[in-house]
Amino acid sequence: MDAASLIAFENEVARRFEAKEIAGPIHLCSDTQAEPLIRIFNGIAPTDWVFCSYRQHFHALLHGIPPEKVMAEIVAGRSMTMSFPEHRFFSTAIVGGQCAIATGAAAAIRDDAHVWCFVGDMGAAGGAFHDAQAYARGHTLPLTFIAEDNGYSCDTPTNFCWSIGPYGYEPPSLIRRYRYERTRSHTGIGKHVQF
Ligand SMILES: Cc1ncc(C[n+]2csc(CCOP(=O)(O)OP(=O)(O)O)c2C)c(N)n1
Ligand SMILES: [Mg+2]
Repeated sequence: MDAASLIAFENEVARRFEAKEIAGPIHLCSDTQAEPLIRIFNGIAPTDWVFCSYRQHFHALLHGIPPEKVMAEIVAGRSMTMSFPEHRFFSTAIVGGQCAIATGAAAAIRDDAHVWCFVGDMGAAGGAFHDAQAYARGHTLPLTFIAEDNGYSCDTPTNFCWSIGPYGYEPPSLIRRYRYERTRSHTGIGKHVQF
């Protein structure tokens, strides 16, 4: 799926949210995530395992899940936790919760599949991430963490939380990170109640 199609999908989710057709919270991907994620998913095989946060509509589409299946989950109110075991795709609403599960999956793999664990920049500053990356590194697991760094934890600058300078926090042993400027509100569509 190309960037324009990803962005159009997310615009349609926003439209349906505003029309009250979506029975739950949504966390939209920013337009600026499309190109970096396309590049990253070019290196991810359909048989690889993908673990995500709640901000994962682009990831699901790029892992080959049909758009109508992704939209159906969103409309049903399961945007934050949509999982498709048949596509080896899982997500969670618990910040950092995907890290230990991805690590367990990587430890259990017996074929040549790889595990990819996407985690927000605040998630990548937390204890769950640190435990998981230390274990994965120590056991040389087939697991790559990707920090999705928009500089914010909800609407608080992540570095402010840790009292450090812009992009000053460097999670240990991160294999990859991409940075992007947000073009969306943390949750919802930037109207009504926000946090
Ligand atoms: C364990 C846990 N603590 C707190 C929250 C509340 N919470 C939801 S999103 C969020 C910020 C996460 O920021 P980041 O990891 O950078 O991801 P982003 O939303 O920026 O993509 C927090 C603290 C949560 N969902 N889970
Ligand atoms: Mg963030």
